[in-house]
Amino acid sequence: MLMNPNELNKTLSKLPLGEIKYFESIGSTNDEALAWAANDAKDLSLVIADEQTAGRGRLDRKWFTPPDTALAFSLILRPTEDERPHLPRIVGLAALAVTDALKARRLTPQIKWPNDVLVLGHKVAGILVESVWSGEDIDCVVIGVGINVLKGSVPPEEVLNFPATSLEDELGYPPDRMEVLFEFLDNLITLRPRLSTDEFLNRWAESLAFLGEQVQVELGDQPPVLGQLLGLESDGSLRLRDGHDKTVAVRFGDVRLRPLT
Ligand code: BT5
Repeated sequence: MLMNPNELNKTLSKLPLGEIKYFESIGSTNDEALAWAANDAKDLSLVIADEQTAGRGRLDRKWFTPPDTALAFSLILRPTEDERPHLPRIVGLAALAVTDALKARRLTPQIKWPNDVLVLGHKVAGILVESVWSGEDIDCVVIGVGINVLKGSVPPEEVLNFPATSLEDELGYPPDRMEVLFEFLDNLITLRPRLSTDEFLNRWAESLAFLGEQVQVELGDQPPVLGQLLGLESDGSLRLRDGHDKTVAVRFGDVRLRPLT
């Protein structure tokens, strides 16, 4: 069933959001949100679409959002002065808001650093954080989130670089998209004031997939880093112990994490 914009507004009116823009079909909610953020969007404004025809992952990767089955939205944050030093943690904020919504449904989600949410080793959600700059400073952050809610949202295996699933597949019943969206936003708004704390960082680190295991981090055209996954640095970089027993930090970038088999 298509999303109902009246129901959407009614459900979300309980949250302290900015404005909401709903599209039955759009290229990418992140593109729309970036343009809006560069203009006059208020903090916590939301762009949401029933379908995306040009959804984006990192680099040139595609994110599939067929109609009627998925959640695809972009939330605009105007960071406060206190939040500015911690902007690399925003991807963790979004990932924890997803995992908390899934845990409330008794699933056991994990975060595949930096931006995927897995259930039993299958990707159920992806996050794409992008920024609008004003000179040297970040003016706005756009948090793009795609969640496979119903079975029909899972793309065919041949277009995937990692196994995927949906909430319906994992739960055994079709959850309500509006409820999952509400829970995500509510969780994010609740967690946001703790962004700078060690408690936040620890929660994020404890939610990581492959913790303590040997992993391979692919770094695009540089040689991959192999090591034991230890946790996170304060800026959200991944901390590994390499083959020479040295601790190394891997920053964000074109990073793909895989278990070593
Ligand atoms: C991501 O990129 O996982 C970030 C995805 C962010 C999507 C949201 S939807 C709302 C907003 N608007 C946008 O245009 N984007 C954001 P990455 O880690 O690069 O993963 C991309 C890879 O995931 C692709 O190359 C596929 O292999 C796989 N993939 C694509 N669609 C998928 C889906 N629906 N479920 C699971 N995996 C998928």
